[in-house]
Amino acid sequence: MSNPSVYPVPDTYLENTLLDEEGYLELYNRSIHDNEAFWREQGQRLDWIKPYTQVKDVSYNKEDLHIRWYADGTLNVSANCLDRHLAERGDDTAILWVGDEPGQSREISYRELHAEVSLFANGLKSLGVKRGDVVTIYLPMIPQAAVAMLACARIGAIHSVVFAGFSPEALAGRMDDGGSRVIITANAGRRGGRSVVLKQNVDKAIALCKETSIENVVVVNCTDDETPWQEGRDVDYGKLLAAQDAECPAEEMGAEDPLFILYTSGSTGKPKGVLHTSGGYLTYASLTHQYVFDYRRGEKFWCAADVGWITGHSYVIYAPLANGGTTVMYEGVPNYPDVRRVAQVVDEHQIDILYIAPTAIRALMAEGDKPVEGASLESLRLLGTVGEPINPEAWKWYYRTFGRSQCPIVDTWWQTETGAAMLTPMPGATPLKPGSATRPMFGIQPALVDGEGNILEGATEGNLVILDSWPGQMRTVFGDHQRFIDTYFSTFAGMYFTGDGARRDEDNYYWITGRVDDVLNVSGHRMGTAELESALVAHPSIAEAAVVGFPHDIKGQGIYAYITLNAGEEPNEEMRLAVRNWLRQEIGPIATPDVIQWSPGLPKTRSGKIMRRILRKIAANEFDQLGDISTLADPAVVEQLISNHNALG
Ligand code: 6R9
Repeated sequence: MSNPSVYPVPDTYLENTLLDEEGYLELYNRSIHDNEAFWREQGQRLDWIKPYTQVKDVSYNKEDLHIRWYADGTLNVSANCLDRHLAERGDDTAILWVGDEPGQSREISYRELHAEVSLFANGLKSLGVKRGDVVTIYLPMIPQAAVAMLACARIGAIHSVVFAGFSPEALAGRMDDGGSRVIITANAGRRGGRSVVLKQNVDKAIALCKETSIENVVVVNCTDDETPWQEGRDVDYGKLLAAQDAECPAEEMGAEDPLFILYTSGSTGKPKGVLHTSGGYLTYASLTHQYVFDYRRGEKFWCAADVGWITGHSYVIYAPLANGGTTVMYEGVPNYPDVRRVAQVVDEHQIDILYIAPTAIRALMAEGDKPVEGASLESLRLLGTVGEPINPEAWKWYYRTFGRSQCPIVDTWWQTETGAAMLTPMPGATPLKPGSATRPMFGIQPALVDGEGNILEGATEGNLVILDSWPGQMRTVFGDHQRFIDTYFSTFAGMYFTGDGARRDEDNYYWITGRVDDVLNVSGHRMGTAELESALVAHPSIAEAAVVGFPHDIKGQGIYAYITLNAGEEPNEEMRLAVRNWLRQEIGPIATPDVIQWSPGLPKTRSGKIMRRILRKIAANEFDQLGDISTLADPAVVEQLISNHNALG
C-alpha cells in the first residue's frame, strides 16, 4: 500500500547510490554494535601525519567528563582540505564564488586556494600569531573567509568566526571572551545590492573590548568604500600577502588540538564559545557530507549558510573541501535582485545540490511560483534543509518547485555543538516524510527521555538526548568547562542533552518539535531569551523585560518582547522605535523584535520567577490555554497583559 505522506526513494537513487536502505541499516547497526571499529575505520578518511592507535576515550560521567577521539594521532586540517588534493585534483574548482550582483562569479582551484592560504598563513605568522592563539574573523561571504579559516588551521591558530551581521557590542564580547589579539575583516561587504560597513564596526568593537587588546586588524578591501585607517595597527590584506613566502608547511597538530571556537546562544547567560577540535570534527564532517548528500566529486555543492554559523563552517568550508569537492560560496541574499535569484544561480552554474534554511524557503514560497519562473533547475539532483523544523507545506513547495518532484530532500537536524548532521535522511536509503529529520547518522544513538531522564520506548514524545559520543561532538565551552558539564550533561545524568524536544513515530522516525529551553530560533538563528533580556534591561528607560518566541509565518519564530518602563517614561511610538533600535545596536539586526508590548507588570510566581509559559501563550493568542495562574503573585496582571496584547491589533 502506498502512503501519500511518504515519499519513496526515487528510482534514480535506487540504481546508483552510495547506500540503499538495507545498506544503511546494516552500516548503522554495525556503527552502534561495533562502535570503536566503525570509527577506527572512518578516521581513515583523513590523512594523518602520525597515525592514531587510540580511537575513543570518552566519559559522560559528570565527575570525570571528557571526550577525546583519535587522541594520539597528529594531522593538519588545512593539509587535509588542500594539500592532499593537489596531486590528483589540483586544478579542480575548490570554491565557486558567486557575487551579490548577478553575473559576478569566480572559480578558485585547489592549487590557487592552497597558494593563497599558504601566503596568508605566513602573513599571520609575521604578525606574531602562534599555534594556540585565538584569531577573530569578521568577514562577509568572500573567498578570503575560507582563506582566513584555513590559514589559521594551517598554523594551528584557533579561529573564532563572528557573523558579520553582529553589532560592535556583540563582536567585542566575543573578542574579549576568546582573548584574540588579531582580527581579520573587510572594509565592507555587499548584500542585497547594498554595502555593509564592517571595518567601522571593528574599530568600535576594539574600543569596547575590556579584556583583550587588539594588536592588528587585517583588512580585505572588497568595495570602494572609504575606510578609516590606523597606521601601525591596521594591515592591508593584499600588501600583507605580497610580502610573504609562498611556502608554508602545515603545522603538525594533535587530533584533540582546538580547531575553532564558535559562539552560540544558550538558555542562560552570555553566548558560549563552543569548542571543536581537529581530527574528530573533520572525520565526522567529511563522513556526513559524503553520505547525507551522496556526494560525488565534481559535483557543485551549494550550502547557502553564512560562514558565521556552524552550517557555514561544516558544509561551506570544511566538509566539502576535505572531500575534494566544489563548494559554492554565495555572497548575497535569496531575494536580490529578485526572488528568482536562487534558481538563476542554480541554472547558471549547473548546481547539483542545494542546501538552504526553511526560513528562506518560506520567504520564497510567499511569492507563489515566481521564484522558479523560467528556470530549468534540471541540474539539481538533491535538496537539503537545516536550521529549524520545516513545515510540511514548505517542504512540499520546495519539493515541487526546486525539486521538480524528483529530488529527495534531506532535512538534517543538528547543532553548533554536534559539529555536523545527526538525524537525517540519506537520499538512496530513506523514504521521506515531510517535516521529519527521519533517522540517526551512523554512530549516533538518539533517545527520548521524560522529565526525570527515563528512556522512553516506542512511538512517543520527549526530550531529545544522545546516549553516546561521536567524533564531531564539541569538547568544551571555551574557558568554562564547568559550564559545558552543567549545560549538556547535568539535566539528565550520563547523556548529552540537546535542548530540543522530539516525537518518534511508529517507523522510528524523529520529528523535532523545537527547543524545550529558553532559546528562540528566529529564521534559523539561535537566540537566548536571557541574552535579549539582559540587552533590553541595559537600556536606561527599561525597568524589566521578558522575551518569548511566537509563531511567525516566515521566520518560524518571531521575537515578542514584554517591556516594563521605568516610572515616568512614556510608552509611545518614539520609545518603541528606540527600544527596537537598541536591540539592533546591542546584538544586531537579527535581534530586531517583531512585537513590543508595554507591560506595566509581568506574571511572576511568589518567588519572583517570570512565568514565560503564560507570556508565550498570550503572544500566540492562545488565551484559553494559559493553564494554572493561581500560583502567580498577582493573577490580575494576566488580564491586563491580554488586553494590552489585543490592543496591539
Ligand atoms: C545546524 C544548526 C541548532 C538548533 C537545534 C534545533 C534547530 C536545526 C533542525 C532544527 C528541526 C532541523 N534545528 N536543524 N530543528 N529540524 N532540521 O542549525 O545549528 O544554529 O546551533 O541551531 O536548531 O532546535 O537545537 P544551531
